[in-house]
Amino acid sequence: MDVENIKSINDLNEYMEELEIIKPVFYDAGTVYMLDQTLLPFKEKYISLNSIDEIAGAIKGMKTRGAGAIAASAAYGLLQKADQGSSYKELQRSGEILKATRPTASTLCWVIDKILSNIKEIDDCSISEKTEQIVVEIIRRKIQDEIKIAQTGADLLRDGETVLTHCHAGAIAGIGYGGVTLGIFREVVNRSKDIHVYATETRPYLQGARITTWELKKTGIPATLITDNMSGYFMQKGEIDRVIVGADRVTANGDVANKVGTYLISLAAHDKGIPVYVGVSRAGIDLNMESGDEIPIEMRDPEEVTNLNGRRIATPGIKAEYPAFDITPHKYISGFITSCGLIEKPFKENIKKFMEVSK
Ligand code: RUB
Repeated sequence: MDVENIKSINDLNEYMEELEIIKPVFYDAGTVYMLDQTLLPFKEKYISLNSIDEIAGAIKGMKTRGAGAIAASAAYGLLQKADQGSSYKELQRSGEILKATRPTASTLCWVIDKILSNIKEIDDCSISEKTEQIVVEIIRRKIQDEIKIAQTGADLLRDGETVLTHCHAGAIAGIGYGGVTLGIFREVVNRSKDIHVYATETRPYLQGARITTWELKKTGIPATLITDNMSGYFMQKGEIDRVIVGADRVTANGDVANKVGTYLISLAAHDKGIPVYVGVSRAGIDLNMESGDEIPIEMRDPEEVTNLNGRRIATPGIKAEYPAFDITPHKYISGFITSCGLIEKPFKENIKKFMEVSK
């Protein structure tokens, strides 16, 4: 099926099957199906969700994660709510519940606001039809963007490079083609270029050890797993040519919120003159915020630091903290990999231009 001909959820599901998308989430006959990422890499199981509270709970509980996948789950949640005969006001309330689940990623808010603004003036009896239209359009566009980001990144990478990535910004953090980083590696391999990926394990939630490595193996990309604190060692040894990460929010000046630890990696990379690139979709850029100081950082339960797999590993009674993201200042970023090519410095002007041309 041609991507331009996707008009309904059924078309979309059919297209995703054809493209061999690794679906993080999809919607079928009134039910939202979500790949339970907490079970990876050992079990690939979809859970069925039938209400906004169930979807919000699953997002908070990290059953799905990654800016794109969270936003897609929210979009399908609103569609399910609309299909259940809800009014605009009820959908607005659902939007607020979903927005509160993970505050750092800008795509979540963007998607919810986009859906609500499109159905605001619509008769309650046509809300379900219109919501399907807009949700399908958002997801269709997201797949196209992931493919284009993969191409932009693959044009940039030279044959034989070793790339370090942190956390997981691949297919199941996005909408399934490859997200904003692993799609690039997939495209590099498709072009028969050599690549080797170093994946950090990403404490405390281990997205790298559990999910990035699972997806890299599934898509046939050569990789090595390291712990977070080994990044500097491999950079000093001259074994890393480039860093590529995703982003939960990029501000107007080019500051980046991404998984906590990205800032430290960027400092070591800067010291060794290793370029740091950030894959980002249009919805990940927030022009309403001037700099990273304005980005709300999600603070998660300290138990996620003191416990591993449900077992306490830290000294009983010790205080722990878990900011889920940190801010990498734009001075440490070499460029942004987008659906319309690379964004290079000066970021303020060029990010603005990208937002205009990519509309
Ligand atoms: C995920 C994370 C990812 C971005 C990229 O954090 O930091 O790098 O979300 O997302 P978490 P995308 O696992 O806490 O959600 O690929 O959608 O742009």
